[in-house]
Amino acid sequence: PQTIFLKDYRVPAFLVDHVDLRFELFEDGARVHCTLAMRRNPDSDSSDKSLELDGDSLTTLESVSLDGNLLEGSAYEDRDDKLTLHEVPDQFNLGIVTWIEPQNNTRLEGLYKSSGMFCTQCEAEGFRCITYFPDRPDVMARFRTRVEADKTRYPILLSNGNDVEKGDLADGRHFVTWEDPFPKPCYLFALVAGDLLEKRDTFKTMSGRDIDLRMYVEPRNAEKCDHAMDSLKRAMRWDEEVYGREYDLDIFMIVAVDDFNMGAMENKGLNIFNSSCVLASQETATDMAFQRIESIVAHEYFHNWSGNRVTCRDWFQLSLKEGFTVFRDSCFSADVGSPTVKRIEDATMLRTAQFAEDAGPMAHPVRPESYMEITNFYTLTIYEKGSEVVGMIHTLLGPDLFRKGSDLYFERHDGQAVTTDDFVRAMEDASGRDLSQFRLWYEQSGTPELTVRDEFDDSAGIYRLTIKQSIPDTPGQADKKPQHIPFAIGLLGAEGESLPLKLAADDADAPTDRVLELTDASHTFEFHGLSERPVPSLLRGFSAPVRVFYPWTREQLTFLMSHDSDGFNRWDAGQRLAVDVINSLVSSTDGNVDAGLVEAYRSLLADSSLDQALVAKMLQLPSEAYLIELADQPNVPAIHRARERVLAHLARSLRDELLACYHRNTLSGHYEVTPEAVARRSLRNTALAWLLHIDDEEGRTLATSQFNEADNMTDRMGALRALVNSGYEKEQEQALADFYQQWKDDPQVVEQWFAVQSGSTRTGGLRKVHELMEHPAFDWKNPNKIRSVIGVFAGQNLPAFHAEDGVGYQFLAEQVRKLDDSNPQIAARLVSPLTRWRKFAPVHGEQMKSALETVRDKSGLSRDVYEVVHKSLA
Ligand code: BAL
Ligand code: ZN
Repeated sequence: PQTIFLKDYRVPAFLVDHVDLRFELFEDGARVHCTLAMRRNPDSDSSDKSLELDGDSLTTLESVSLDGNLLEGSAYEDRDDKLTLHEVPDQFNLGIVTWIEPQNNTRLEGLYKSSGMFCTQCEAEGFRCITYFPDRPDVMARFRTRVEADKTRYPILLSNGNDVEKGDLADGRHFVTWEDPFPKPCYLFALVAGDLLEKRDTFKTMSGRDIDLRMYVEPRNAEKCDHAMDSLKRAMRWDEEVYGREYDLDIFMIVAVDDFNMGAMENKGLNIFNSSCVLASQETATDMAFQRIESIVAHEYFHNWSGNRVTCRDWFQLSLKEGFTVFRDSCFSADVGSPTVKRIEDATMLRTAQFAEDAGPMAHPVRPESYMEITNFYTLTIYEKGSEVVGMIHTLLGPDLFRKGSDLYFERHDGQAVTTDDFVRAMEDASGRDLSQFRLWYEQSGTPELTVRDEFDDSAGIYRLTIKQSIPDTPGQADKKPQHIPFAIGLLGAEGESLPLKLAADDADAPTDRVLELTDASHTFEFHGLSERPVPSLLRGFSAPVRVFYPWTREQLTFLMSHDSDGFNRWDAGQRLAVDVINSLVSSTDGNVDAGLVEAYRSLLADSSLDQALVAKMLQLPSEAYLIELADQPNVPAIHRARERVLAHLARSLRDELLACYHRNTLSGHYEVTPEAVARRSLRNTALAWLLHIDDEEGRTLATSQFNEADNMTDRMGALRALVNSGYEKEQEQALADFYQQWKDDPQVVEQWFAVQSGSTRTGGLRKVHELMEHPAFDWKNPNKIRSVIGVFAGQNLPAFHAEDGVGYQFLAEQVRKLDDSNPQIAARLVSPLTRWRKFAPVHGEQMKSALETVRDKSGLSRDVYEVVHKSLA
């Protein structure tokens, strides 16, 4: 496959002003009539008379016409992925008719069928699977779309914009025509046809316009729409209040689809969602799912401005819309929930998974320089690190100047396809700040490492903090330059009080929080007026996506855990302490679990005056994935055993406190997803999980009755998970059977049932995974099922995946080979755990490498998997 480089970007030679589409949908295929009003781009210096359009997997090209005249075959060349017209005028109408087979489209890119309905996914390059087109985001056009289909099977016909015409046709067919007044790139095109139930609501915008909100779902999901609809209205209001952005069309539609590669898609006016990211009821979705749905609904809605009105010039700029939009949805979730908890969740994801990506063979900058297959670049780096980069601009500018910057960005670039550099320039122009060094965050890959050392000058009362930064080499990048890093800190006195941070002796109004700006390889800061050596609180609020190394003692960490005024750092101190304790047991099987850790957890459990949402997070031990990420040449089974020992010791030592916590947090009254209620359910379920971890009899009774009596999925799943991870086989089998029996007709719940088994380190070995794949509910065509069984096994059941004999690796390789034929996008994602083979101890690493080679040697490997595997083995 060919590599595409940012440096080769050229403006398009031709532009499309208008696209007229007519879809004739049938059971054995679809005919697509496409008419493009095209003209030569005045900004292009190309004088080439020929025109090249992209295509992919189009079954038949039926005809090509120019200005209404059918062209002879000699006037164009039709290859697999390109249609070339040898000579075109400067302005013309191009007519193309193609025949495609959505019913056989298992890649789920372009137009395909899911549970009997037609739907589309065009980002990044799916539109070319529908018709020949200049499929690149900087070609923006107005679309008019007529959809024709059988009226009984497909009573609902949708596309982008407003419906302008509808009517009946011969043979029981009908049509609806949609017109989208806003120019858009073709990746935002969408079409849906199906027998769907419509849920309606309205929203009054800040200027007083009434927007029609519509959700379309399969009739069996009628009761699962309220949460998404409420989330949408909250997001619409929030974007008006925080960014001054108002919705622009008259209708906003959301459709739920079961077979979907991504989580959701922000098509203009017609968002399409993976069912698991939009449908929820208290009986079927956990608190976590409720929160995830709220943030994804908001994310897709926010794209209407950050993505649709202002889009990307080319796919190297993907983070322009994704990083900014993730930042926007994170702030939204923080505002409607608990800001500290949201920050903890974001940082956990980043430190566990994005840092791993940044240290692996697929490491790439937030603005990559090259790719083979763009769908491989919908990554944590583009999304989550991209969001952190925008967040750092927010920190450096402050909220008011940041808002001025975003206003300028939207005003300056409305209707345009632009670059990350345009975004940064708007921020600079609005604030007067120079962000030239800051731009390195977009250009350099790898996670910066900060080494912090301190000394206290007793006689002068000066505390010196020296911070050195370096960035590890990554594929294609060595000898990196220092980056501009906002480093938020505080200092604590002996009683836990926040000390003023005086950068000069006469600094009278020194604050107790400061953002230090690091720009050089090394900086020393002096803090004056201190009577004793303080305890530093570093990188408060995780102010930059970096690793911090400082020689914390366990005493300092315990102290920060109970005194730091920064909630994030309190949590972080607890994590660092737990990591230290677990790691000390990885190599020594007879060491004791530090009594300090037990006491720290005891006080957390006992103190109900603390923010319970934070306590719920603090009680979660660092995950195995995070411990592995922190280790060099990790021995996964040993890490697993050490973590299990600590958990068992904590559970035994704190049994009474856990039972008290369980009972104290039993809620009465109706189910609500408020931060307080979520925290209480989380605490209660953590207590239950810990008790079952040591096979506590009272815990067993509580778990079975909670499982049977729960009125919501969080508690039912909490009890099921605890049982599945316990030694109580009889209860566990009974609960799993009952659960399936009750929910077998609900795919979103069955996915959870698969995942809880596949992810269990007690029961979910490879044999169990094979068994689940034989289950009638498992479906190779459904990405969610693949993720919930195979993805969860390889990504979460780490001791089983990294089993000594390497069978876990070979298993994954086989599944990737198989899936590559039907859905390369998902196959390329699934292979990812194998790509880090160099990190693992020699034997495991070699086994992983050999599994990757098995994938590499498959004939007819897709471009998607080829890129990941070859880069990993390079
Ligand atoms: N644009 C792809 C899905 C999303 O990030 O919203
Ligand atoms: Zn997005």
